[in-house]
Amino acid sequence: MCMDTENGAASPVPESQWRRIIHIDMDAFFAAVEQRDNPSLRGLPVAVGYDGPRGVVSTASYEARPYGVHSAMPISRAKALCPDLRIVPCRFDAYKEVSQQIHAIFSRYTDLIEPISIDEAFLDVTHNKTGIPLGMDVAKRIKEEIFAATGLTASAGVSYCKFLAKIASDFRKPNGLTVVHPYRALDFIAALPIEDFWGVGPKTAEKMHQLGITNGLELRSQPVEVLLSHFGKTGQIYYDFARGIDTRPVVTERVRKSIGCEETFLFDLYLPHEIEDELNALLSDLIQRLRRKQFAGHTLTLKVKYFDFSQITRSITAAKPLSTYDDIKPFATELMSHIEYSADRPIRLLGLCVSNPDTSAEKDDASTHPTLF
Ligand code: TTP
Ligand code: MG
Repeated sequence: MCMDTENGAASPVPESQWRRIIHIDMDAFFAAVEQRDNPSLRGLPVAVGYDGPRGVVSTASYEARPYGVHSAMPISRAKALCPDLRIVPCRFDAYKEVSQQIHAIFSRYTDLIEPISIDEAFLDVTHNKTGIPLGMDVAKRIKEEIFAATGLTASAGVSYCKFLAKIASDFRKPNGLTVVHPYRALDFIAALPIEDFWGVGPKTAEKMHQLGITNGLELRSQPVEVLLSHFGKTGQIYYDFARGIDTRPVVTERVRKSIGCEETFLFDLYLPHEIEDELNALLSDLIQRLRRKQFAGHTLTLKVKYFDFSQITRSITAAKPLSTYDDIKPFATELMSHIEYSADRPIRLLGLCVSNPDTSAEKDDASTHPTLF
């Protein structure tokens, strides 16, 4: 831990290494655009998504959230939870336009912009174009400019590292602005529920709870060996995050790490020839995408979602990078052969993804046989 202190509080990194990082995330993005463009939806619970038997919620307005409606939930379930829910179809062009507008605003402040998704980005404003010294003031200005240009609110988090900026942007949503100063970071992390840590999903959270870790302070008390033994390499990341250490830079060009596609079927499938046909169709789609993006990776992952929304993934890692039909077909078939299904347990969705473009790990392995895990 660094010795820079203020009123006895220590900063996790020396002052010379403090960066000013902003994480911006639009509030209830798709739903907010719909409410903006259709005033009769304002103030009402709104879900964006396809209103059909297979539809899923892309997002829900803040009025719908207290009912428990959230992203990725089947529309039918959302309607059951909130009978007055207004469901509107996606209009991607409208969302894309706003996304471009907010990026144009970001670039007035810095060129160090890392887009994370259509409504979310990291900005490094340590040396920004306006010369405004405080990250908080830059974030305020950006939020104001976004609202003036789009009529929509964004939430912002400001800190010296990405991990804390990201958590901070979520802290007072919607229309929030939260700053985590380096001297406050360790206290802030200590009080943070483990579920709020970046990269901790429901399964990891459950595992953490089993280890008696429910917040940042308890995470910090764990020796690195314990975290490594339970979470593999990610254990080191949790260990560092608990201490406020995250040196990852804001990177403008994201290196593509995977390409994949998936298909939800109109009817759940259990007949082998139907599943084979769908797998082939998915494979053709994947090959086209790989070709278009000139991408190859060592790992092929098959995702299977069953009728009851339970989901499994199976991966295979090959010594040779996978990019062509001939490369991938045998592995896709191999992965599928391990999947169980039946009329009682039909399949709702299949997905295929190629990842792991970094060759070094596999080269060290020098394995000519694919490993299934
Ligand atoms: P998010 O930023 O995760 O969610 P949000 O902007 O709707 O709400 P919040 O205020 O909590 O940030 O995602 C941005 C958009 O991406 C969201 O409006 C719709 C889309 N999306 C999906 O289509 N499916 C998903 O499962 C998620 C999480 C998001
Ligand atoms: Mg958002």
